[in-house]
Amino acid sequence: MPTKVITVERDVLADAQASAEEFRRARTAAGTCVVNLLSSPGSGKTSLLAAMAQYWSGKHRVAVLTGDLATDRDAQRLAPYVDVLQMTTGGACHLEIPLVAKAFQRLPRQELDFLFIENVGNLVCPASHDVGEHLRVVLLSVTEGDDKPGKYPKMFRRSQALVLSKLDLLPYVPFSVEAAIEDARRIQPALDVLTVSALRGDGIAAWCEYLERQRQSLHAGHPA
Ligand SMILES: Nc1nc2c(ncn2[C@@H]2O[C@H](COP(=O)(O)OP(=O)(O)OP(=O)(O)O)[C@@H](O)[C@H]2O)c(=O)[nH]1
Ligand SMILES: [Mg+2]
Repeated sequence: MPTKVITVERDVLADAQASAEEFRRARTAAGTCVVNLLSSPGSGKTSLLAAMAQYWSGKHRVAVLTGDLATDRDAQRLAPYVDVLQMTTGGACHLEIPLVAKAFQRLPRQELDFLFIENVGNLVCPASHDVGEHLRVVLLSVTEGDDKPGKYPKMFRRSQALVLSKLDLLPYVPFSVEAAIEDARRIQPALDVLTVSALRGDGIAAWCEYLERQRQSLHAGHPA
C-alpha cells in the first residue's frame, strides 16, 4: 500500500489555546466572569442555570451560551430569564473556542458580569478543551453514582468546583455525598464542593454567592 506523508505546518491545538487565552483576557478586562459548566447528559446544568437566573432576578448582567448536538431546547428553557444563544455542534461531542467566540459576538450585549457556557452533556471530551473560561465547574447528580470521579478523572482534575446536584433525590438512591467528595478530592484536592437541588432551590443561594466571590477575586487579580 502506498504511503502518504502529511506535513503539519501549524499546531492547531496551540492555535486553539491561544484563542482561548485571548478570549479570557478580553473578558477579564471587561469584568466578565466566564463559567464553563460540564457534566454527563441530564445532570441538571440547564436547571441550575434557570434556578440561578431566577434567584438573581436581574441583579447581575448574565448571558448563557448553551451547547448541544441538536435542538435549541435548552435555550428555549432559559430564554425567559437570561440572554441565551444555542450553539448546535452538528454532532460534535464538546465545544471549542471558535464556536464559543462566534456565538458570543451574536449575543445582544457583550457587557456582562457573568457569561455561562453550558457544554455538551459528556463527562469525557469537554475536559480537553479550554473555551476561554475563568472557572470550570463539573456537576455530578446523585443518580449517577458516587464512584464517577475516579472513573472520569480528567474532568474532575481539570475543574475548580464540583456541584453535587439533585440532592432532593438522595433518600431514594444509593449515593454517598462523603464518598463522592472523597473520590473527587483524591483526584483534585483543591476542588470546591457545593450541593444543590435546583428543583427545590436548596443550595442555590450558596452557589450564587460562590460565583460572586469568584468574580470579585477576578477583579482583585487573584483566585478566591
Ligand atoms: N429531582 C430533581 N430533578 C432535577 C433537578 N435538576 C434537574 N432535574 C431534572 O433532571 C432532568 C435533566 O435536567 P437538565 O437541567 O435538562 O440537565 P442538563 O444537564 O442540562 O441536560 P443536558 O443539557 O441534556 O446535558 C430534567 O428532567 C430535570 O427536571 C433537581 O434538582 N432535582
Ligand atoms: Mg442542558
